[in-house]
Amino acid sequence: MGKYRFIDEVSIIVEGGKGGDGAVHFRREKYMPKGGPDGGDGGRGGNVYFVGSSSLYSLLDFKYRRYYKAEDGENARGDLNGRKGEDLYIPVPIGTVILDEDTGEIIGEILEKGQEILVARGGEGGLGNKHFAISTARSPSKRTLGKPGEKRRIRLILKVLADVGLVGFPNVGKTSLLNALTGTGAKVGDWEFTTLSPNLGVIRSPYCEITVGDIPGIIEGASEGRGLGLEFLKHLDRVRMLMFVLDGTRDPIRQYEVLVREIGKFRGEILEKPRIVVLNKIDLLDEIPNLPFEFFPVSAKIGEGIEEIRKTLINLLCLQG
Ligand SMILES: Nc1nc2c(ncn2[C@@H]2O[C@H](COP(=O)(O)OP(=O)(O)O)[C@@H](O)[C@H]2O)c(=O)[nH]1
Ligand SMILES: [Mg+2]
Repeated sequence: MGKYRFIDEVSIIVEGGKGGDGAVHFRREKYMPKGGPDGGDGGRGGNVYFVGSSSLYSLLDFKYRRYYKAEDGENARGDLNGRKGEDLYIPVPIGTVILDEDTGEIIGEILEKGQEILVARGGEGGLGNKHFAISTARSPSKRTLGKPGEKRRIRLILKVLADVGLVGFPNVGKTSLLNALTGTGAKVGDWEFTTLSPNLGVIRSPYCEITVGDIPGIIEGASEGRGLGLEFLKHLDRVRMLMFVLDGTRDPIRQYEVLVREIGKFRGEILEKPRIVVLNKIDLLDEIPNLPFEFFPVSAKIGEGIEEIRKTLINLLCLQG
């Protein structure tokens, strides 16, 4: 499906820090060359957590780094306890499901910013010899070593919002097109900014099902946060391909350019996803214009050109894998 592969699943290894070792040490007192045992305890190893981040939208970073370990606890030194190892917080995008790769168990799902899920515990610190001062052994030199941290293979899955995301300015006919393609029955002409959640529909074919998301309209300046622009734009990170919807009656070349610019400014990576361009409202045009990019001329209103898009999507997403 083109050069871009959506990174929505990765496998990594996480490991808690090792506990520090306990120490052997004897109390030093002025008139007693060798006092009782007072060796300190090792610090416990750091834990590993995943934490929800609202500025990440893909699992791409994990493609380059596969191993994450929290800090080890410090060994005790003499009668001083070792310091605890720092916990490690690994940021992941909202919508990330965390599984244990070996058991298949779902450990949890990150649903909001700041949410933390513990995935690997640090090891316990070892005990110093002060814990082993029993009466039968007046000068015990027994202590224990720190335990290793928990090590787990983790699979992260970023739940995809939709296979195809409809992108365009308000009123170009995105919702109408969604209805024409999928028969969803979403409300046409709905005020764009009242809801942040896209309408979803499904194209069913004998080969597979394709989900289509009607993403609320982008406006110029969206990448700078105008008109809730960023909230809308980030949905695009969770679709496999884009469908630009242009209004044929309103300077489509400029619409196309602004869409590319706003998306590119938001996150250039999204533009590497495969996309098709739809010129809508051709029922209002005298003739189909010549545009400097490939496009599908359609009318969502009278249903013209819809079948061609459906076939193309099935071909791209179901048959070519
Ligand atoms: N003539 C015509 N009007 C359309 C077509 N598609 C949508 N519209 C109208 O354009 C307006 C906006 O449509 P809507 O689907 O809500 O656009 P959205 O804001 O991009 O979701 C509505 O009044 C629709 O009836 C089309 O192909 N031809
Ligand atoms: Mg709409």
